[in-house]
Amino acid sequence: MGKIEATQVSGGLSAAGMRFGIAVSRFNSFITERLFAAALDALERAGATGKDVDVVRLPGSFELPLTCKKLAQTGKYDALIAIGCVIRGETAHYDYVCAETSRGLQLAQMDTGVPVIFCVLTVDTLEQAIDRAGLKSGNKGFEAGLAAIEMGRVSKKLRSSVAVNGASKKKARRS
Ligand code: INI
Repeated sequence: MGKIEATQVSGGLSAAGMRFGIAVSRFNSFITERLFAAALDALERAGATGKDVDVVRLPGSFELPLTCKKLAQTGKYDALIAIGCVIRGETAHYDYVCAETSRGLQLAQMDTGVPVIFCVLTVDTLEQAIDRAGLKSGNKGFEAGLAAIEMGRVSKKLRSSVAVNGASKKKARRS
């Protein structure tokens, strides 16, 4: 084992004082509303209140990236959650929706610096979706809620540690 004590940065799981935006796709709403309810439950249990959470509903997963980018650009939110469910059909439509949704959501968080949690189920069957929305495999919405809190906290810490390092570097250069 090395002797270096590395500086650790990690985010706690208290949502108190944080603001969240949630974008929910109406397509496959039987699933997405269950993911949404579980995400809200996670935020609420961690200390968030109604005034801390805004919800936007939109037609399908393909619309999630633009919605999240616009939400992020308001500067109001510590983290966002994108909720959707894409179920494979007989054509290549599924592949286009999955690829553009995931790529667009990654771009939204990279362009704005606001964490966007990917809570989009990409499954072959309705049964697989049900399993991930509260049955056999837990609820991915709850996991997304926790991830939003953690990433919101980590982002805040990284912002302030960059500011501190920046300030001390300037000071060092002057002296
Ligand atoms: N949108 C989904 O969120 N899930 C799907 O399974 C889906 N399928 O299969 O078509 C889907 N399509 C709609 C798409 O996201 C857009 O809303 C639509 O193409 C309009 O831009």
